[in-house]
Amino acid sequence: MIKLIYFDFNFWRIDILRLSLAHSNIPYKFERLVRNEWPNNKKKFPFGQLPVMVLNKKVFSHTHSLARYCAKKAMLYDENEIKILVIDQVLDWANEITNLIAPSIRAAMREKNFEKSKKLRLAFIKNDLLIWFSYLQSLFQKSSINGQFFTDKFSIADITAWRVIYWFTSGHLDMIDKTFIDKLPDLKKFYENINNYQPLTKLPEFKAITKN
Ligand SMILES: N[C@@H](CCC(=O)N[C@@H](CS)C(=O)NCC(=O)O)C(=O)O
Repeated sequence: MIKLIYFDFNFWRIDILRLSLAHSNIPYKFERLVRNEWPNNKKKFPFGQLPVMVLNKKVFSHTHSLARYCAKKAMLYDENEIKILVIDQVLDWANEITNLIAPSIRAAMREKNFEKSKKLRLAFIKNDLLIWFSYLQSLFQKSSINGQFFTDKFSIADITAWRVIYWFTSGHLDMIDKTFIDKLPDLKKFYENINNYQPLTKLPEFKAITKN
């Protein structure tokens, strides 16, 4: 059986794997590691990072690789190579925007340097926030014919885009005014559609992510 390991908080990197497997009723085990105990555990993992997936006692890393594996199992990837390129770009976009906001998160969480974090967050908002979400909207506009899903068929691209938009509009990120999404009406509409897409919203995993 597939086993997933992540920290004791929800984050898109693990949530997209869980949502994909759950969507297609693929059983998996899930283990959470307490964040405070991470320094003692980090060296046990092949790239010193989470999430990882364990299959037959072998440990695999990196969100995009794991996402592709889980999505294929869940029939939420694609056979068409152009559609695969669209899905992969959404996964890479999620990594990129995460890497752009990460320094401001790290400054607060690890370094406890809140002044530095504030400066970095303001720079991210000024230079990256809207631009990177507008890149995602453009990809959606170019790729989606039905205006509902990135590849016109529900896939891990939709789960990933939804999960990252949820993160940025949930009000949990300091100084990010969640109404920024109003400036991107097609992306907002996509997000609202997925927020009401019953095969996803009925899942306990979805409910747990969105409960606060
Ligand atoms: N390249 C990795 C990045 C994963 C990553 O940055 N994980 C973070 C948590 S979201 C982590 O493990 N941080 C702890 C550390 O780096 O020590 C991936 O694609 O999954």
